[in-house]
Amino acid sequence: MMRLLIVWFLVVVAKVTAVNVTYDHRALIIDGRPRVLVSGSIHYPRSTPDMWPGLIQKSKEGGLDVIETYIFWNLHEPVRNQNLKTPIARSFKRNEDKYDFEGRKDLIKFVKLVANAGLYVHLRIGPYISAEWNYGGFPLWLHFIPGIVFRTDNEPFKAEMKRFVAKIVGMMKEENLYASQGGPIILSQIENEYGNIDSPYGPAAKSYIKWAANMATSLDTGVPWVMCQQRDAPDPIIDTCNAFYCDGFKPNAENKPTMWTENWTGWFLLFGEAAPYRPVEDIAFAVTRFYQRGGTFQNYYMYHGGTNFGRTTGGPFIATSYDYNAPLDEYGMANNQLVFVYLITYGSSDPFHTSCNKSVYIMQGHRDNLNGDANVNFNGNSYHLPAWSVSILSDCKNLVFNTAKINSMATIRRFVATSVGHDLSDSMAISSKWSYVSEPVGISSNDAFNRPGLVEQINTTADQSDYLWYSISIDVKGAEPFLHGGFQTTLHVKSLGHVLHLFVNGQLEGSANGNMFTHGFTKDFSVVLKPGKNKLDLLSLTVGLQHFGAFFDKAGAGVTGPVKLEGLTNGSTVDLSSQRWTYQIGLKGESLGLNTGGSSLWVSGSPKSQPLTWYKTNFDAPAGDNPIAIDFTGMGKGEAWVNGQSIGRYWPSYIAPTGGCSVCSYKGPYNFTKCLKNCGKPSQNLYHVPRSWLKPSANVLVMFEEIGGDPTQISFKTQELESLCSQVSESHPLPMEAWSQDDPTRKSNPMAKPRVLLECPDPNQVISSIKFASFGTPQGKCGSFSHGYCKSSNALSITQKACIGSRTCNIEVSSSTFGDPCVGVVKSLAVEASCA
Ligand SMILES: *[C@@H]1O[C@H](CO)[C@@H](O)[C@H](O)[C@H]1NC(C)=O
Ligand SMILES: *[C@@H]1O[C@H](CO)[C@@H](O)[C@H](O)[C@H]1NC(C)=O
Ligand SMILES: *[C@@H]1O[C@H](CO)[C@@H](O)[C@H](O)[C@H]1NC(C)=O
Ligand SMILES: *[C@@H]1O[C@H](CO)[C@@H](O)[C@H](O)[C@H]1NC(C)=O
Ligand SMILES: *[C@@H]1O[C@H](CO)[C@@H](O)[C@H](O)[C@H]1NC(C)=O
Ligand SMILES: CC(=O)N[C@H]1CO[C@H](CO)[C@@H](O)[C@@H]1O
Repeated sequence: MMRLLIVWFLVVVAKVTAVNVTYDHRALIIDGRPRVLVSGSIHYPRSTPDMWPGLIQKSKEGGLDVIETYIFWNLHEPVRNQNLKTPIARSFKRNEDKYDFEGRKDLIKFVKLVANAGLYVHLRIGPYISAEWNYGGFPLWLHFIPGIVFRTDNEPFKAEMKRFVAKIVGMMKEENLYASQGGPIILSQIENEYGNIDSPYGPAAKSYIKWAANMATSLDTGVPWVMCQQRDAPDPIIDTCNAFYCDGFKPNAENKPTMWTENWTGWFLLFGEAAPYRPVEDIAFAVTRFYQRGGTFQNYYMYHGGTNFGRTTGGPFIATSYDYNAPLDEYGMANNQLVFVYLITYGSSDPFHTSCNKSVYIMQGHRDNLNGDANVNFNGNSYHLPAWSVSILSDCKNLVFNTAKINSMATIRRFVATSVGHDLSDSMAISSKWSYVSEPVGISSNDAFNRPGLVEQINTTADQSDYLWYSISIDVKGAEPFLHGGFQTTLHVKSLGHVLHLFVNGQLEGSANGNMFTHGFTKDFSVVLKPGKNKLDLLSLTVGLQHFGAFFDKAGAGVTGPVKLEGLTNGSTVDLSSQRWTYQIGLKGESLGLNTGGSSLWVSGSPKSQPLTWYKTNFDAPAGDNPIAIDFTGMGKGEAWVNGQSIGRYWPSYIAPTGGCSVCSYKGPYNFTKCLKNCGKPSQNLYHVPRSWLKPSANVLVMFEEIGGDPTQISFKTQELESLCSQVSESHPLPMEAWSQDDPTRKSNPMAKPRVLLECPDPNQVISSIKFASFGTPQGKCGSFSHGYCKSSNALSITQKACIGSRTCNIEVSSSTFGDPCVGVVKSLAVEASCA
């Protein structure tokens, strides 16, 4: 009886919690209610499972309703049971279909954690995902299926795409994860931004999209499907917008809601480039206008960007950090963009009516005249309205917020050097005890093979390694005068990319690389040859396979030629392109598994500036809980592993151009070259080491260095909170707490007096000092506040008294607290504090 009751109870619970998700022209409708939803992207493999609960919780606190993720096909199905053969060298010896959903790939766990936090999920299956991810998410074996053409009306491709999409949908159904089953998934996406690149595919593009839509809907998930950037998305698929601004966007049918599935809180970092960021005021402006004009779903891409561990970056040349200037930084810590989501949630409480008999009224500043700040009279009051901004009034009277004057709590976090290990008291170096193995130059493997002519790299390596050796010997007649200076012989090399290191007779002669937009390069290396036999070894490498564009899979890589010796004294040019070359896929160290630290080949010492060297050391985990990074300053280029797990490619020697970092105004249309930082500096010198990969001691760090570096210079850094700031104007009645339609406990009283709220993020810390406090007309931003022409004399002492020694403090921003230093002027309180 008891057992029966329990079973009955479970069945009823499952039925009761099933949720009906549909849509109309205004919004997604969840159980009969149209919903305004704020979404944010978190990609599960770009962090570690122990970080997921914190990321999800912080997203919820930031006001998100939905978490969006792509599905990463090439992580989940790295191998396939087919006797596939690359045209050049390898055949894939695979025994069984093998899916991988372990660890960082544990999609089900991720979706369940989001559900536990009470948030919804948007599952962007693709399976083409772009995402700055290797090969756009496609497994490399797909490339070797006879007759396949990606992303078009091609039977072999459609069969594989359908199989994988059905696999994912089936897994979700089995776990009851669709809303229709009582789970968190309210939306799924099929394909991805295909409309941006479909014209080269001709009429087949249209039939492919029809097929994809039918295939998806036939899987019967019970929740709507979307296609982004797809004007011809067939019914019932909703077409959605991805861009920096979507306020002009309308879907392709009257009965579909206006949804913004991606626009960009920042932009991704490239090796060799400065770091892009997007001013918060501009994001707030874009998002508010979108809701104002009828948008009801928008997704911050990214809410947490994270890290491209291993060799997962696309591009080529996407950096290992995928911070994306997102509200949660690469390490999962909140930065200063977080708070404005609250405000947006408030502002969008009733997006369907902005007339004055409703609670919200929206005013917009000049878009065209960027110097045209305005004073607007409305409903008997006057409002200052800066250009490129939007103001929201509650009750047609009270200014709730203006996107250009975001009242927010901001933090400054900084990486500080930390010493590890007891034997290093006077040094910040990771270790004084290194060992190394020299990687042989050129061919060292029994699997090496000969071919006439130059081979394409991806067809050859099948991306099993970044590295491919091209080796050849040439005979030089002894009498050549070019041996003795004065005469410059050059090796002319044309490569499809991405990076090349040239070795002549075992010595590194030079390197060359392309960039994300022109992957390939042509380079004339000066070479010095000797009489008799000379060995030329070209180490060609990929830095992430291309992830976007029509026919991106056909771009190719490697030294496809021509390769010529020029400037010989007898006046001739020797074209080596069609001669017989010897090839080796990957490094000897890779085949020996040196990345795990194993093998008996390690020799004590740490030779500096020696190319092609494996380095190893042991270290203790830095103390505390703060996020950890390795500062690779001093190294050249390579890949690093901690306890056998790849933390990614490192390349601190690649310096961003010096220009382009001038002051950037939030006013005017944003694009990814407008606002840059770190010009003239390494694009990336800090690399995330997840805490969960470390033991307290005896951790193993291995690096493979390609061009030469000094491992004794690298150091651990931990991320510390340097400052906590808040600035609130007395004219802003909205306190910091979130307001949400669904959770009345989060609702604040809009008429409450404005207050500055400070809280140390670490519950074990208290506010230890007030670095700055000013009530009046303070200027600047967190880290660089200064007093304005008007200031009260007691702001610092009042703030110190209210805050020091407590984790949280909360001060009313008004003349009744501080006195009135300038009657008739709207004043604000700015505070910068530190925690300890
Ligand atoms: C789901 O909602 C739609 C529209 O709100 C309604 O027409 C439909 O009958 C509902 N379906 C179920 C199974 O409740
Ligand atoms: C006020 O609200 C009602 C019902 O919500 C609506 O019909 C009317 O058009 C609104 N008035 C104005 C001026 O927008
Ligand atoms: C010129 O010299 C190179 C290098 O010694 C040799 O390979 C080539 O055959 C010579 N060409 C002629 C035309 O003699
Ligand atoms: C790879 O090999 C196939 C088959 O020979 C060929 O069609 C394709 O063009 C090659 N890819 C590249 C990028 O060269
Ligand atoms: C990006 O913005 C900058 C600054 O407004 C402008 O000079 C540049 O032309 C823009 N680039 C593109 C591609 O629109
Ligand atoms: C990749 C992409 O779709 N970028 C778009 C982002 O939005 C801007 C402005 O609308 C477009 O110009 C870009 O093409």
